[in-house]
Amino acid sequence: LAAAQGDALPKLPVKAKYRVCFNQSEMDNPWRFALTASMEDEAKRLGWTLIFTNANGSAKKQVADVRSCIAQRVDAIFLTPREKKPLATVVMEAKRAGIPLFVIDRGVDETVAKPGRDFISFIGSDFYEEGRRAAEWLVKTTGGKAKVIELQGTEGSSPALNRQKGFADYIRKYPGIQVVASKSGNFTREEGQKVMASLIKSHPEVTAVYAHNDEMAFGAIPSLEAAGRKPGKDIVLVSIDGNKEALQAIIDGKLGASVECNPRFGPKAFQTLKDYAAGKKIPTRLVNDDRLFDKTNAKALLSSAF
Ligand code: GZL
Repeated sequence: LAAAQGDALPKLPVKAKYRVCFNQSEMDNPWRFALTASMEDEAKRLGWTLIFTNANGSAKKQVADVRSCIAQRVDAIFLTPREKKPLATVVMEAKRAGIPLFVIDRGVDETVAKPGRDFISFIGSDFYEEGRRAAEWLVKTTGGKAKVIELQGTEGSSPALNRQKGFADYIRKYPGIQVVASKSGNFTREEGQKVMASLIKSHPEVTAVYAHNDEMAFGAIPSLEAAGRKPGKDIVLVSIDGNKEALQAIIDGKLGASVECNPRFGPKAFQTLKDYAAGKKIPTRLVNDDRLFDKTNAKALLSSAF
């Protein structure tokens, strides 16, 4: 590991067409489908070969998937690490194998694998800022008074860790906002529904829901309604991603706001590879600009949502 940390980043020759790997974490929600479609569409447009692997929600399998890409001696690897820690070692293995690797979407444990030293760059959203913006919106909307149930994303994933921290740090200044329960719904609708069904029983006093993604918010809504609550009327919901269904739910009044987390990485990811091959200096972090969708802009932006 120490040896690998000392070496320079793997080089990448300028070529008309590349053979790259995209190691996806799972294919279990519209956000994942949109990311994969964006990578596949851009590869097709460029005439590159894209080897796609799906870890089906297992960090262990994702490690094996990256290793298989290293063994296939691809030109470069695009990895969205399902969880921060388990994927750090294999990022170092790619470097030792002389294969440039780009971390996209989710982050990796940077105390082990550093951008600019061990992998080329992190390309993705600022999850801490997303959490902070969700909190800022909730404070404004509730006048700084709410009892919140938080539905966390996948445990150990950088979006879940940073969305929780961004939200918690912001509400520290507002003692009237209290998180009464915080539990992982693993970014899925099904688990969001189950977790909300149990939390709403133990916390009937709740007046707001902060979901780390739209899918869990859509799981929570039927559980809240089954408990006699009226989402958008006697309980306010804020989530993250900004998918089509979320914008429609904002227009319908059931969802209060969703912070955008743009899944369309293809063009930026592949352009960054081309820039790197051309010898351009690549920033260690390329952060997406995310908007906040609420009732002031959801209608206008619905058609462009994923
Ligand atoms: C965020 C991404 C998250 C989405 C979820 O960049 O990793 O994973 O917010 C998805 O919808 O499952």
